[in-house]
Amino acid sequence: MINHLDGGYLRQALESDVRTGLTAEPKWLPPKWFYDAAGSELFSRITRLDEYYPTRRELAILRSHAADIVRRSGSDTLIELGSGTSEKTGLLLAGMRVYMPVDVDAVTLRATARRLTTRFPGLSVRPVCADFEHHLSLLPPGMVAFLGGTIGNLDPEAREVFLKELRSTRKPGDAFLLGVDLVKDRDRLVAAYDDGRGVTAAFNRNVLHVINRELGADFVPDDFTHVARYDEENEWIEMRLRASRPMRVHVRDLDLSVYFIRGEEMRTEISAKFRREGLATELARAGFDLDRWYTDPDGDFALALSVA
Ligand code: AVJ
Repeated sequence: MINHLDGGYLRQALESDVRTGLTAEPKWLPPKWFYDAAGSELFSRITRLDEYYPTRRELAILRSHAADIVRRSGSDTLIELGSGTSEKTGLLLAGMRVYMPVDVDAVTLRATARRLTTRFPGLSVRPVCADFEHHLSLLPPGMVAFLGGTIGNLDPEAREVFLKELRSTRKPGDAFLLGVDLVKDRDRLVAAYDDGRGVTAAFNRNVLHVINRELGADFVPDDFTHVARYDEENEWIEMRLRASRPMRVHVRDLDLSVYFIRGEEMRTEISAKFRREGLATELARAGFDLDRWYTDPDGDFALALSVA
């Protein structure tokens, strides 16, 4: 496995993100740090909740259109950014010769590589441990897939940078498959991020457990309430953690003390929702032509196939 995250890279990034976010006004934390083993497990539970439709919808789209997507891509190499457990990817792998899953989590990558090698004996699986926001330049030619709607975690400026950087690594004609959640009824959006069982709330608080463990902080996660809001103007979901009492939090490894007033809200994630026109414009600005737009019958989610 190729690993670009050696030498304390992740640790450095966590330290810098936490310092930046906790000293900002208002405070915020990047969603990247939800995904330790416990957070990945919680996210996997989220994908099975009734309220959380994106994963099921994307899977349905892939079931109907994977063959068409692979044929149109004209490629025998699939590079998947933020591959996670690669659950949905199997549908795109029939007929592929090379699969390169790219993820920050080395443990999941290794397990995935082993599983897929057994399932697709003719496939060469080449896992790369990297941060898709920072290590794009090393990607080989082939179709790039970025599924699940994860691009929605980037704000519009970060998205523009990401898309342009990705485009700069592509040759004309290379395919790019992007999964995006679509704008819809507010109540369904909010429910998807505030489920009745509190799984998303636990997922949200998990970032505090991660910071406690990795940086020796003393957050009391249970003293933060989960908040999910839909911002109509920006068309994105915001997850926040609201301090239910005034508190002082000390982050030992950063030698940093931060104070929360009662009711203070800290943003932990944005999850942008898209429309076809808007996404086509963003893609075009980065140098990608939107070629095919696949949605589920209810129009909840889309896979955008574009060409460099
Ligand atoms: C994994 C980023 C696609 O934004 O819907 C799920 C993460 N956050 N519930 C999303 C998430 C809260 C998810 N992505």
